[in-house]
Amino acid sequence: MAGEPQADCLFCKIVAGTVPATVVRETETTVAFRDINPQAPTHVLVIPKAHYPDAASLAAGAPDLAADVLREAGEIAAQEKVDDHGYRIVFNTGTGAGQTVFHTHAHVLGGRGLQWPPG
Ligand code: D5M
Repeated sequence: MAGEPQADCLFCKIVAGTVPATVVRETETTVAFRDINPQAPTHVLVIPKAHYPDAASLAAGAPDLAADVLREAGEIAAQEKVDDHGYRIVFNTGTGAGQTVFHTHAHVLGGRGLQWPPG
């Protein structure tokens, strides 16, 4: 069923606490933790605790939860003090766009100049 934990999902395991992560913020519905392979001085992933494979399925199936993830991305930017200079919220969607973990996650990137287009 949509939103239910998936046994083979890495980020569901982080939510459950069976895989370790450096958690920087948690709410009733979301978890934020540092990316294991940071691409910027600040690189935090914000995920919904419920399992939706990508941002589009999250927005379609649980729009309030999608809003929670976006709100938390902004809170992380403020907590990390990258909001003054500017930061980026990225949802890679699909393998062709570089998505490797199929549990929705917002990358919050900041702390350096960010190029456009991202490549
Ligand atoms: O992003 C998936 C991201 O997840 C990628 O930047 C690495 C990160 N990752 C993978 N495993 C972990 C663990 N265990 N902790 C923290 N971060 C992790 P994508 O957009 O799917 O390519």
